[in-house]
Amino acid sequence: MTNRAYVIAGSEATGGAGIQADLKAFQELGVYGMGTITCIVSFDPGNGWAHRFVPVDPSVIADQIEAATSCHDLDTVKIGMLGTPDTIDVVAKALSARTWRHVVLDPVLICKGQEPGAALDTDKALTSQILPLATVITPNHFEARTLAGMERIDTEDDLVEAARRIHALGPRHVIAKGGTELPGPDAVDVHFDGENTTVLRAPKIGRERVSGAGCTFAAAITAELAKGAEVGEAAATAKRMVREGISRRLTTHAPFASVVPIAPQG
Ligand code: PXL
Repeated sequence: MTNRAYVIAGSEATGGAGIQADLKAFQELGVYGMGTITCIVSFDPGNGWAHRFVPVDPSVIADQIEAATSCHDLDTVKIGMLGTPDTIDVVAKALSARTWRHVVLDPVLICKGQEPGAALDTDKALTSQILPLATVITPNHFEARTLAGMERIDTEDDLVEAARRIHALGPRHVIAKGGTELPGPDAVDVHFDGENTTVLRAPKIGRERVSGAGCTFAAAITAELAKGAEVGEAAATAKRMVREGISRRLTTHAPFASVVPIAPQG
């Protein structure tokens, strides 16, 4: 396990999403992972599993990044939940201070069950400060609509249009995920690299969204890129991993199941 991958993301205490899911995905795919925690999310079982969110002090985030990047030669990083403009500021500065082969951005604006209003300030700061540094971005349906400035994404063509608009904001590769939101039997993702559009498809497994699926997808892409894969291959492996992880999902006492990150076989 000589390839190393780095993640800067939030902790999600139930283990389903966030940095916990990311590091499991790294391990499953055979890369050595290290992580920096940006915020701590603790669902509240006494209040409808609402999100209790605590940002980590920006100076502590900077310290963690300093420790990880001084200890290891890193060229591949995943960025997960940042959560506040101050966090975005410190992460953008740290990312800009060195050269990365790949910065994979999962542009987490809100988590399952959160109100879209919570996304507003984060969305502006992400777009201006982090998107220009990303080489790969993996927006879900809501994030794609928000970042592309589109009121609706109802069809595969709409998703392609969103990917093109987000590409214009900086990232070389946009992998926009239709998830369960688009009609039809398949979960459809669109990969646009500025020239070519590739559509990834796999049959949907039920209609429920599963916690940690998006985190696992971007983390698996990051791990594969750390191993030297091309973005298209990495995305295909990640999609197989998420599909397997959703089919093996854990039922929990919360109103959502959790993905189980397992490397795809064969
Ligand atoms: O699944 C998105 C996500 C990412 N990161 C953290 C989260 C969540 C959703 O709950 O808590 C830390």
